Amino acid sequence: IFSLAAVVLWFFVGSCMAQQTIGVNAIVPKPVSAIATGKAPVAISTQTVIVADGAFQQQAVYLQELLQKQLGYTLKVVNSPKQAGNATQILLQQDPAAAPTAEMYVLEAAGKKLSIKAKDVPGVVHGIQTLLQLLPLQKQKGAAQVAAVQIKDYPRFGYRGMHLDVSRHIFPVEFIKKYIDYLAFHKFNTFHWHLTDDQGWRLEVKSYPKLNTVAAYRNLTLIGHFKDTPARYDSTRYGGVYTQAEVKDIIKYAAVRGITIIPEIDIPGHSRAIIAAYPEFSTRPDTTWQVANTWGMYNRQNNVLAPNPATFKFLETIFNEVADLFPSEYIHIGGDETSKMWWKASPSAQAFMKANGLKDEKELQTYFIKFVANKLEKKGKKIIGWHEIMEGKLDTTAVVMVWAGEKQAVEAAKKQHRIIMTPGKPFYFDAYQSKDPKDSLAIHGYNPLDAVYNYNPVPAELKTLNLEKYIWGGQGNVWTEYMEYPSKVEYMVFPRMTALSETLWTPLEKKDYADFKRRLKQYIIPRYQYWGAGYFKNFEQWT
Ligand code: TNX
Repeated sequence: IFSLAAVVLWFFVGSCMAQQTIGVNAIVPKPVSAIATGKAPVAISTQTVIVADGAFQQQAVYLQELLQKQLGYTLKVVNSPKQAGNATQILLQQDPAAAPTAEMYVLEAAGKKLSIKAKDVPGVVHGIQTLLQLLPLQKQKGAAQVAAVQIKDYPRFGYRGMHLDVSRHIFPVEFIKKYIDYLAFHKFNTFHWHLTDDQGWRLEVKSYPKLNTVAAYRNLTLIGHFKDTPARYDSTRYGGVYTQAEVKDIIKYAAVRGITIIPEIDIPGHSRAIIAAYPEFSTRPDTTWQVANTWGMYNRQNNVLAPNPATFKFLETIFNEVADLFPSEYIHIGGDETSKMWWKASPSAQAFMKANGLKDEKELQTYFIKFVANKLEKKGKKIIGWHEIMEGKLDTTAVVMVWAGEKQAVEAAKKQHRIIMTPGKPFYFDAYQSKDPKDSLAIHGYNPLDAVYNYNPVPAELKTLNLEKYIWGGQGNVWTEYMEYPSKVEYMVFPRMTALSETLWTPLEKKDYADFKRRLKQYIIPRYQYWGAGYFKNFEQWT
């Protein structure tokens, strides 16, 4: 009788414990290898101690904050296992032998120990995100159980980015930090910060102060049309810059979370805001230009820098200042959609081309790109540019960000450039997620969740040509013409950004859209709600 009771009790307790733990089938993006070992779960309680190697001290504090929010209690952080005594431990260990590649992590949980081993900060941060997903999302009265697991995980692509355009609309520093938190949760490693465009310059600079006071503001005479947010056509002055102190703070914030920030200063086109502040950098310095307040390519109005000594001095000075501010190895120099007509119509631009042996406007564009690339190289930086930068001959260290499609990717690979895939279809998250005519205003047609999930960033032709190694990774772009507020950004990026995270992280053969949607609904949507983030709710109806 007793042994029967014991068996019954064992089953009962066992099944309760099984219900309490979440397990490896919850994780997004799906890991390379994740096994439930069936050993005793780890009980995380107020008594649990976070132990961190010197290298991961800041991540220990980051984890402490995350657990404080999620579980409701503050764990002690120490820097050696000895100080933990016989308490249950969460160990953050620098261990290149266990996790030899850049972003790999190994997470093992059983009994009184949960360890995350990594070689470097991004790896340990990824392990932390996985841990969050193994824990309940509610504040706990008692201990929270983590199932006994063994996870070994690393990304499919080395570059996994999200972009945000803060020119068309500017967002508060708190939202930029929130956005970085969203990126970290999804195991992205790069935030591409689109800081300048025709409609506003957003980076405080010391060397050319009119960028802060003139280029940063526009009159809201025509802002576009919002169906769900109040339209503002009232000539208010709109804009601002992120101060250098704010930028430094944001860079630090991102670094703790394993995120590199790559700033973009978009030249020689998309430069209308610069020209409004300094007309002498344009082909028509005699004109009073204004910061753009409509959208589009701007052929009608001058947004192209002129090749003159003042402009080149400006470019050198500004990019030096940017290089000093941002620690990233890469600086994005834009290069997209440069309208050639202004150079064609300008006698001085034509004279410059002739004097420098440039046979057409494409070569002039390349001259600009190379000029900046050379200055940045002196600062130890390399460039990324939109795919138009490869119209002329460039150094192969330049990384090409492809916004069109496979054709441009093949061209870039043949020219031996590393490539970041960000094709409008399906990686532009400013496009519609539904065909509902009442959906919030967007552009570029229909770009639903399953298209993002099922897109393979390695074009078939590159495989055939055996050039797939040139694909460095991919990125979601968030152009904000029609995103006036943070809530609209969240609505446009969720859940597509979650799908993208799996597209860029998970081995191709492990991807499964139906299973992704199961995890999304069961575990990630509650996470959006926990964050208080807006998201597109009708994705099932439209995929
Ligand atoms: C094109 S693609 C742009 C942006 C716009 C976007 C709208 C590219 C590099 N430039 O200036 O905001 O389309 O989707």
